[in-house]
Amino acid sequence: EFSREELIKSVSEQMPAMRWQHTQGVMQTAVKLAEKYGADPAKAERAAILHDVAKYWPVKKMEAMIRDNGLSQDLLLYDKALWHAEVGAFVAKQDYGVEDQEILDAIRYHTSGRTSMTLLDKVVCLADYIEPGRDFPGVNNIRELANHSLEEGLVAGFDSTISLLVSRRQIIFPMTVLARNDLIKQLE
Ligand code: DGI
Ligand code: FE
Ligand code: FE
Ligand code: FE
Repeated sequence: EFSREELIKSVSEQMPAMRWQHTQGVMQTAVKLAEKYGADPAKAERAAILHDVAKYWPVKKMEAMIRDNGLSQDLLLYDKALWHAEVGAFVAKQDYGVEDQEILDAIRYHTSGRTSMTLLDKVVCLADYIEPGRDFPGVNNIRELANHSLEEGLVAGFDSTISLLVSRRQIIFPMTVLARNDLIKQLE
């Protein structure tokens, strides 16, 4: 298994400077959220370092990896923007020796979300929405909600993504809708 420093070196070399800056923001934010909400900060940071490792892979390479390694075939029917999360979790295990299922799941579900998200899933997914470099309509509201509740923050995050997809008449991955519904139920 890679040390923290080895992971940082290898992952940072695989992406443009802007994306590495985003990743560093997710690392810091994930550690803070983990400390606040009682998740393991070291695991949160490891998942954050790796969460976008496959973001710049060629689409064909991601497609082949999902097809040939028994990953979620369903994803191939939806937006390519979802694929790097599934591929990233596979790469984390195969190439970086990550065995911890909680970390692998947090990477895998960081984009789509899922029902019954674990504490670590929530921390990494929300950190990805609100890291300091993010700038999209509503991000400050999500940051504010994140100070009080992981679930409230995530519902607002998924709502913003779903609204964006609807406004563009894009297909929505059903698991994102299920994730959002499940979080609302958790808040009732
Ligand atoms: O990789 P990042 O840019 O840091 O962020 P991300 O992993 O959350 O990627 C999200 C992109 O995926 C975002 O721009 C919206 C797009 N997307 C397309 N279809 C869906 C989707 N995101 C979700 N959650 N659900 C979808 O159905
Ligand atoms: Fe991502
Ligand atoms: Fe990201
Ligand atoms: Fe407040």
